[in-house]
Parts: sequence; structure tokens; C-alpha cells
Amino acid sequence: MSTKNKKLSAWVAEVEAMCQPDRVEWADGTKAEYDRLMQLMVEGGMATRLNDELRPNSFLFRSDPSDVARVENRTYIASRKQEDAGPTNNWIDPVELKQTMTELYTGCMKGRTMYVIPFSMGPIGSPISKVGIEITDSPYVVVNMHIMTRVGAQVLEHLGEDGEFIPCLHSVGAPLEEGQADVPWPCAPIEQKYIAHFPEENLIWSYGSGYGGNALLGKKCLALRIASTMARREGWMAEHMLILRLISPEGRRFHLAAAFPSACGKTNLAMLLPTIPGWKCETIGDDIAWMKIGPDGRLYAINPEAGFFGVAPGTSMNSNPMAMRTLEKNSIFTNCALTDEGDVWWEGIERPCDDAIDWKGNPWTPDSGAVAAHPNARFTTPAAQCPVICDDWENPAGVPIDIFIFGGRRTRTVPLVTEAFDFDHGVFMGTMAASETTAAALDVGQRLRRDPFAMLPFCGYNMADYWAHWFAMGDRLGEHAPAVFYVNWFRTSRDGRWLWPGFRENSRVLKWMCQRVAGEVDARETPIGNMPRDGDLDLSGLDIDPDDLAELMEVDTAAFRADIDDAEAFLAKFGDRVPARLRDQLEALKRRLG
Ligand code: OXD
Ligand code: MN
Repeated sequence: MSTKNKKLSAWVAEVEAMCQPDRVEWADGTKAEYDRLMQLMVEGGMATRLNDELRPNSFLFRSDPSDVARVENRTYIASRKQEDAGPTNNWIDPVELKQTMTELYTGCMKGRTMYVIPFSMGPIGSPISKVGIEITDSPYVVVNMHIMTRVGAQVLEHLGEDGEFIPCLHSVGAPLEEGQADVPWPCAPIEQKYIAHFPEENLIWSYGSGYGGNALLGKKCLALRIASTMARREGWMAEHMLILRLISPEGRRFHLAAAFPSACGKTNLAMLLPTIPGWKCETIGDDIAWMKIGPDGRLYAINPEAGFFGVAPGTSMNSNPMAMRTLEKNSIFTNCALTDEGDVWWEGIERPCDDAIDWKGNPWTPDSGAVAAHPNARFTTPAAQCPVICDDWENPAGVPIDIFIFGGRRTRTVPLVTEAFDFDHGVFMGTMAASETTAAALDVGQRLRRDPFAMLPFCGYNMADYWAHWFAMGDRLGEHAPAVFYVNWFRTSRDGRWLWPGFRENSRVLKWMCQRVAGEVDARETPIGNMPRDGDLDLSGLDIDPDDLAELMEVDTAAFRADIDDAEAFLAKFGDRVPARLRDQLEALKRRLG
């Protein structure tokens, strides 16, 4: 394969000269290529083929123990001016960063193959999609990109001679000397890792890590950080949101897009099996939404990805049966445990395991005193395999969004559901989003991280400008703007019990949202937003103590005032750049709280 696109051939030649790989291969996205690379990695000791009877065509990888997650403190937004990256992003001057990284990249692919991966984020040719080219020296990245994006010759055809693409350069940062044996998971030490974004050039340079969002550059780097900057320039939205379709018993369809911080159950909600009779949910995406205003003035969303890159621990037939069925075959597992039957296992899978090899490759039993799977162990699995995938999930026009949901993990303060009074108030709700970090799950309520719109680690520019962009989108959408809700599935009682069962029962809350949008129910106005009137939330068949329900819905004004103080301290970091409309919302809330 090669390309007629002059800009692309010039870039590939330039990278080849800098990185000095032994050979260059263009990825064509075919099954034959996938099988060949997997075979190569199995032979090289990087991958283990799982038992084909238990989990057909699936593979396990173990990363280096130092390379297990996104590295936010090595992630940079290298805009020309520091204030354009804003106070929540790491910044290095782009000229300086390119110099540092050019030194690292020089000769970094020696002894390795350089793969050129043409990929489309979103259905090829959709007006909302974008083309990226990832150059990488990791065959693991190639096979993952096969699942997570649309890879191959069709993308190059679509690109043609002068089509635009987003260049994404990746190296594991581990050149091989002549005759030097490779290791199962090559990567560079932490101080050499750089996940760099040059938003003014739509350029991504990643060095030193082979893991997830650091290496599969279509996902967080392109589809969120770079896309968010493009979206602002071009008047659309790139958001950290799942997308789902809810169908009422009468056949009415609602499209919901929901933003929650990492590890708050986005994948579970995206694949919801409603408990309320007659309601159906279909999945469109579990992590990212790209949205544009359509000819009818409504906001249309696509899922730019083609697969799910989900956290394995905690996924079970109870918590997410649809994900479990999606990853029955043709899936890649990273840092899961390996059972003696040759299948994968993780904490919370709700299936016994007496004997396994843990994520570090050591023998493990339940008495080992350590986890078998890394807490950020992942599955990579094709979206098309999801039993509840929506027929329209690849519709190039996207689906019209009726409802935005924000939320986080809050053991206190925040009630089950609140509806924004209007879109501006909804932007305020998204801005106020905060979540207790999951590492602190045992000392509940300890560390609260403000994570506006769940975009804190993913917004490619100054977040104050991002809020202004949301207001501007609201103005353009006018009466077509989606309704906005804020949810908290995680509230606990004063004596430390979960107040809400969560998971499938969350469908009850979504039903109320749909009824609000359809104008079928009134609401009760509170200082923080509209809430369900007594009896409006469908609780039929659910055994919930009335006192617990009251606590779940309680608006604790004192706690909200304390929350505002915390939010104000956060907003102060942005100085004058904070939109006046956001400050107005804050003042209005203070007045309402009294
Ligand atoms: C993810 C994340 O991997 O948000 O989706 O961290
Ligand atoms: Mn995510």
C-alpha cells in the first residue's frame, strides 16, 4: 500500500528519516494482517493466545509494570501561548518540546518495524468524521487500532491527493541494538515519556509508553484533546460522553449523551438493560461523542470509535452482561489474569478462580494477598459485537441528542437527579461536575477532584474558553438545545450504605428524564434545579426504604454552599477568562441557596 497524498508521503518520509526503523509497513486493516501480527507477537512472547474454545480468537498481553495507565503528568498541550493551554493542562513551549522530542525520536525505531496506520474516526466519509494517520513502532498498537478505529485502504482512498489528516506519531521509545533481543513490552522510563499535543498544528507526538490512551492515539489524543480544539475553531463539539438510544414502550426514541469522569460506569450505562417494563436501551458509544448541528438545527452525534476499550475489573454478568457478551471473542485483553484453562479473569468478574497467572506473570491464588488483574486492566473489543448495539450506530448523519447528562461519584451532598432550569444552567452544572477519586474508594469522600464536563484531562485548550464555547453552542442551538440533567448514583447514607441500587435500576431515572423532555411530567423546583415530584420516579417493583429515598433526594443546602466555595477556588485559577455567564450562574445559585 502507498498513498497519492503528497503531504502524507512527505510526512512518512520525514518520520522514517528521523526514527530510522529497519522497515516500513502500511497497515491495510485486513484480518490477514491482524492474524499475522498476532502470530508474530505470540511467537515473540508478547502475547498469549487464549483457549480458543473458551474465548475464540482472543489474546492476552502483559504490560511492563511501570506502563499501566494514562500518564497525566507527562501529557502536554504545547500551544504557542501558555494561557491558551490554561491552568489545568501541562504546558511546554512547542519549539522546546519539539527539540526535546526530536532528540528522543532520532533513531528510536532502530531494529523495529515502523507501521503507518491510516484510520478514520467515525464512519468513513461522514461529515462529522476525521482521518488520522498513526505512525507507530508497536504491533500491539496496530491490532488495537484495528478494533478501535476504521483502518485501511478505504481511508487512503477517501483522503485522496489533498485530503486533510491528523498526524499522530508514536514510539515506544526502545530502539534495539544490532542483535539485541526484544522484551515483551518495550517502553521508556517515566521521565522520557511525553504525550504531546500541538493544537495549532493538529499534531500529536507520543513517546515512551505503549499503554492505552498514551499509545492508541485516535482515542484521547485525537478524538478528545485535538478534536476539542478543532471543534471550537469549527463550531462543533468533541466530548467525553457515552451515547445511547432509549426507546419507550410506545416506540418513542430518545438519544442521550452522558459525561462522567473515568471509572464512574460510563460503559455500564451505555449498555444498560432497563428494569422498567417495555423500555429498551441501545448502545451507540461508551466514551466519546462528536456532535454537529444538523440542517434541522438539532445537535447530531456520532461515536468516533469502532470498539470499546473498557476497564475489565468489576465487569461481570451482573454489572454489565452486554459487555461480557461483547468480549466473548475477537478481543484483546491487557493486564488481566490468566486462568489455568487459558481464559482471562479479573477481580469482580463474579466467577471463582483458584489458580491463575497474575498480570505480572506470577503464579496467583486467592491467598496471594495481591490482586490478580491490574485495577486498570483493559479489554479491547469490537463495538459491532455488542448484543445491544444500535442499528444506527454507524449512521454517518449521527443521532439527534435530546438529553445531556453530567455526573460524578459523590458519596455525599449531590442528590440522585436534578434537571437544569435552562441550557445556561446546564453549562453551569457541567462545570461544577466533580468526583471522588476511585483510589480513595476505601476512605470514602476523601479526595474530591473537580472534573468539569469530565474533560479535565482531555480538554486541549483553556477550559475557560471551553465553557464559553458551550455557551456559544447553546446560543446557536436555541430551542433545539438538549435538556440537561445531573445525576449521582453513588450517594451513601449517614451510616455508609449505598442509597441507590444503581446499574440496571438507573433506567428509572432515565425514564423520568425522557418524560420531562416529552412534557409528560411536571417537576418540583429546588434551589439546585428541578427534581422529581413525589411518586413521579417510577419505583414499581423496587424495594427501597422511603427514608432512604428521602435521603437520596435531599438537597443539603449547607453542603452545597461548601461545594460552591470549593468550586470558586477552582474557578479562581482561570482569572478573568471565566465567562461572565458562568459567574452569573454561580451568583444565582448562591442567592437561591440563601
Ligand atoms: C478511558 C478514560 O480510558 O477515561 O476511557 O480514562
Ligand atoms: Mn474515557
